Formats: sequence, structure tokens, C-alpha cells
Amino acid sequence: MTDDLATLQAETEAALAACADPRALDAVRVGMLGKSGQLTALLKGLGAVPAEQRKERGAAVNRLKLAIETAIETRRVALDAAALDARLLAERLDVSLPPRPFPPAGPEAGAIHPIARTMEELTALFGAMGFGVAEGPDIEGDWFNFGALNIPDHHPARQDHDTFYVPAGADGRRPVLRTHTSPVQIRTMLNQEPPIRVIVPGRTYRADHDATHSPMFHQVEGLVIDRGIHLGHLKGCLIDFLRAFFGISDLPVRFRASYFPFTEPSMEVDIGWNRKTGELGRGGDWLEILGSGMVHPKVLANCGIDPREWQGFAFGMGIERITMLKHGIPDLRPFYDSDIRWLRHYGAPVLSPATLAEGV
Ligand code: 2NL
Repeated sequence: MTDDLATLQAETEAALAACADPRALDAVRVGMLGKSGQLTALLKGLGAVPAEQRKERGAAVNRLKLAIETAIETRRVALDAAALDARLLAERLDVSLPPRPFPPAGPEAGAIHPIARTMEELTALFGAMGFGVAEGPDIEGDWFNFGALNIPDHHPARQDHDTFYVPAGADGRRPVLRTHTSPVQIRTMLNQEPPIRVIVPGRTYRADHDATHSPMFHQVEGLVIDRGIHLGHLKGCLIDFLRAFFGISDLPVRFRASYFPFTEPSMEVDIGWNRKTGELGRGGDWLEILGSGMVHPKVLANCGIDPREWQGFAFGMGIERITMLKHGIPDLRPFYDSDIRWLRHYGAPVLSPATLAEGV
């Protein structure tokens, strides 16, 4: 081999050895074998070699070409192997490590917030009675929150609700923070054909702030629409629910005539308790726990449902309130304080799904 070829081979081998990754390797390959590569130039130059030297020179250049191609391929295999080794090392798992305790114990342990826990229980209990769960926006149109519910413009219920208004948009309408979850039932009736069975748990807002009221709180409402629904269905459903939720199979339940614009007739529901000790289920006193009634025919008609064919009942209650009663929580305010000590005390352990073990 002539000197220039030997030098080129040595240089190429050195350049290959210095390549740290496939891109560098490719640059060397193009520099040698590419269109304007050095080896390509040598091959092209063979025509200018004097005839008597051409055969020998041609064979030498081709041997060099083969040697360089082989060297590039060898280097490529080595780089690939090194990359794989590095990756295996980086992604290594020590399968002999003991598992972390799960659910986490000790100072890292969290708990399910009592509000979330009650919502899970409501979902399970009403789920067993055939109810689905519906959700909707927290910021509502006036009609969805009031108008559709037979609460006209100057009805006192609007003041009762101490509504938070959102500044009016370009269309002049003032959205509201929903004062109850009823607008979600309105949306459900507008979007679904009866029969309907849903509960609607969620955040609600009223401009009210003292020891027993928070401007943001939670409600659950329920709605049943079907043919031939009457007060008996409402009473049976709510008695079963209250006894299952509080875990007291003979819990006294009393229905008392009341008034809501969106139901007719309307009834407030009381449960038996002992006012002095706070014990539920006995004691001869009554505690108001929820509101309910037969859905007003105007509300059905507002949602495109013919009240001569379909009837229904609805109810609503405060989630904080039933949670405080069930667990003996004396104060509303810590619900929103994110104090881990309170949460560990009143919260439910993680991975303990709400079941019907205590039963409907
Ligand atoms: C209460 C009383 C109640 C309803 C809510 C309702 C919803 C529609 C139609 C008719 Cl879309 N009624 N909801 C009915 C009666 C009472 O809540 O004291 N809540 C805390």
C-alpha cells in the first residue's frame, strides 16, 4: 500500500476511535465514503492514474475502502453496546429492596377528608338504590340557579340565598356562584330523557360566614323522575338512606310540612336524637336534617318534561352537617383549615373504600 493510503487508514482509525456517539461516527463515514468523501475522491481519481499503475492502485484503494467500511461497522457495534450498557445501568432496579409501607404509616400518613368520605358513602348508598352521580359547573347562569326552579326575579328566596354574583359580561348577564346543586339537576333533566335517578354532590356558595356557616360549603341533592312517583317513594327512599347512613336501623324519622318554591308539597325531614347528649336515634327530641318534596310541575315543564306523564321527588341536605352529626365533629371551621392533625383524627384511612357493610 502506498504511503498516502496508509496514512489515510491510520487517520480514519484514529477518528473512529475518538467517536463517542453514532452522530460522530456518521460524520466520519460521510467524510470518507460520502459524495465528496476522501475515499470517494480517490476512487474518482483512478481514471487519471497512468495505465500501468492503475490496476495495482485500484486494488489498493478498494482494499482500503473495505477496511474502512469494516472499521466503521465494528465501531458502530461497539458504540451501540456501550449505549445499551449505560442504559441498563441507569435503569437498574434493586428488586431486593423491601417495599415501602403502603398505605403510608407514621408521620407521612394522610387520610381521606371527611367531606370526601361522606361523598363516597353517599355514592355507594344511593348507588345501591339505582342512583347515578351528576356534576356541573360551580359558576351558573341565573336561570339555571333560580329561574328554572320557580324562583322568580324578586322572590325572597334569592335574598335568603345570599348569592355571590360574578361581574356582568358584555351581554349584561350576571353569572352566580351556585347557591345549591339544583342547577345540575336542571341540566340533567334538560339533557336526559326520564326516567332519571341521580344524586348531585358538590360545592355550593352563599355570602354567609360565622361559626356555623362557611361561604363555601357542600350539598348533596337527589332527584327521581319516573311514572307514578308519589310521596310514598320519597319517604321510603329517605328513611332507608338515613338509617343506612347513620348506621341506626331503627332511627326515628319524621316528615314535616314545609315550603320550597321548587317542590309541592314540600317536607322537612327530622331524625330522632337526644338534644342534651347529642346521641342520635333516641332521646325524644327532633333534629332537622334535610329538605324534600315532590318536584313542582312548573319545574318539570321548565325542563321540557310533561308533568302529566312524569312525576318525581327531590331532596337536598348539607354534607358538612350530616358529616358532623355522624362523627360527632363539634366545629365547622376546621373542615377548611388543612390541619393534618384534625384530618388524621376525623379522616378515614386511605384504601378503605366506603362499602355497604353497614348496609342499606
Ligand atoms: C335543603 C332543601 C331541597 C330540592 C332541594 C330540587 C331540585 C330540583 C327540583 C326540585 Cl331540580 N327540587 N331540590 C328539593 C327540596 C329540598 O333542599 O334544605 N337543602 C339543604
